[in-house]
Formats: sequence, structure tokens, C-alpha cells
Amino acid sequence: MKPFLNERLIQHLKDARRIFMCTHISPDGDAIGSMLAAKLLLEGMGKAVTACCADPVPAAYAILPGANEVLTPGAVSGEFDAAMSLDAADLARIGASVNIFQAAPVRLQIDHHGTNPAYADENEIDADAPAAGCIVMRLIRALGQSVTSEIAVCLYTAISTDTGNFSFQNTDPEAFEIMSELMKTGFDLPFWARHLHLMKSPEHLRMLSCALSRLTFLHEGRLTVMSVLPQDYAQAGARPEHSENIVNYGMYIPGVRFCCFANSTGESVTKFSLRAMPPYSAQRVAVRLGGGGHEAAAGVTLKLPAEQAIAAALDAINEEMEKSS
Ligand SMILES: [Mn+2]
Repeated sequence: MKPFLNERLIQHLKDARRIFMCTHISPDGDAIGSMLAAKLLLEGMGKAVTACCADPVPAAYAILPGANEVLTPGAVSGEFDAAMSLDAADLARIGASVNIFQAAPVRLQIDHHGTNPAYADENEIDADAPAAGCIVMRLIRALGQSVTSEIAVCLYTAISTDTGNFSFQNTDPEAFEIMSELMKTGFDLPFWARHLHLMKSPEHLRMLSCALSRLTFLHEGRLTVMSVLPQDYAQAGARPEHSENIVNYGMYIPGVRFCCFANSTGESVTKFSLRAMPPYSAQRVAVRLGGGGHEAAAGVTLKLPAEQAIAAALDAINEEMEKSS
């Protein structure tokens, strides 16, 4: 396992008694899992930890240990000795939790996004880590603490989510080293694997059906584009979390090297999820549009209705595909 490098960050955690913790908006399994693992770890060391997310915990993660204690920013009160964000690539990603984070006397962060500008006072950022959860495991090791089965569930959620259940390019030997440690706690892998990676809600399947019905092939079949519209959400009785991971279906087709999922959640809000395989970079396209992420997976939100937003995204994708071909 790789070492946790920032010793000042570790010292701040040791010194703090009351810790505020937050993660990114539209939280995924790594956001919630890494935050809850860190919460359980520090509570095990006798600290008072307040975990916060600007958006509600998605239903799939609501049964994780400690998930019922995650507050929205409006419900947070009291003073803190330190604040720590996890898995949040920049301050904007923290959403409404940012004021509490910024007001803390010491700001810390753990993240794995290459575009992270190191916005905290002490940063532990490893763009090579497949998940923020991997860095939390390094922290556990650095603090000399042991992994409980509850922490194992949270870290398994974090790492298996961000590695596509140990199948994406970012999956590395350390991910399996960590899994080996987690397995030793006896956590119920078959239950959690089924819960996290196989079970789907009816709302998700309805949104997937809408997205697939609009699947379009461009660039001789190397690019796919899918979209969902505000009226789809209304008809399906769905929320934005029900569209999570739909983007990946655009890649499940031979010959596709880039896919774009336009997720229009409101009349003038369109969120893009981008996926790419070499020689293309999802990150370059996202950055060109004002967003960020990784080479293989990136995203951006455009404050435009779907049609205009898709036209703008296609300009940036076309540029990428023509330059990199
Ligand atoms: Mn992550």
C-alpha cells in the first residue's frame, strides 16, 4: 500500500477534537463511502465528527454504516477545530457546505482528481489513486488504526464504485491490496456487491430506457450521444440520482471510443458525463467546456437547455476527436 504523505494533515487530525467533514455535490459511492469511512475512523479515536453533504445521500448508500448521520449544511451547528473534504475536486464541488468548510480554523482535504487546485490548507491529493477511499485506507494505516467491518463496507463502496467494480483502467494493485485487508474484517461482500452493483430502481430503468431510445452514433460509430430531458424525469417520477451510470451504456458497444451523456435536469441545466478511451481524453473535453475530471471519465454542467448544451458539447468533442485521431 502507498504511504499517506502529508504528515501535517495527519497531525491536524490528531490535534482536532471536533471535525467537520464534507464531500462533493451529487455524491457517488466514493464521496459517501470515503467520508463515512473517515468519520468512523476518527470517531473510533474519540473525536466528534459531523459529516455533511449539500445533496441528500442517494438511496443506494442510505444503508451504509453512519449514513443516517450525514447532515445537510443547514442542519450543521457548533464550532469545529478542523474541516476536511473528501473526493471534492474543487471548492465549487462542495456546494453549500463550502461556507462551513471555509470558516474552520484549519482546512484539510483528501482527493484523487488531477484537476484539484489544492484548495485546502493541507492537501493529500493523489491523482493516481483509483478512489478517495484508497487514500482514506492509507490514512488508517498512517494513524495505526484498525479497519472495522463497518469501515470495510464504506471503503468497499468507495473503491468498487470508482473502479467500476474493479474493472476500469484505474484499478491497480493497491486496490486489491486494500480489498484483501477489507475482506479480513469479514464484511458481507456478496450482500454489498449485489446491493451496490446489481440492484436497480424502477426509476433508474425508466431513465435508462429514455436515454437508450435517443442513442445516436457519430464519427463512424466511435462516438455515442445519449440524452435525458426534464420531461423524462417528470414522466418517470425520477430524480437526478436515478440517471447515475447511464453514461456507461454508451461505451458498451464495439468500436465506441468516446461517449457523451447529456442529462438535462431542468429547463436550463444540462449536466454532461463523458467517457473516453485512448487516444481520446474526456478530461480535455470537460476542461474545454469549463468542467473537469479524469482522462477516462469527466463531466461538466452547462447552464443551457438540452439542445443548445448538446450543440456546445459536440463542438468540443468534435475538436477532440479530429485532433486526436
Ligand atoms: Mn472519487
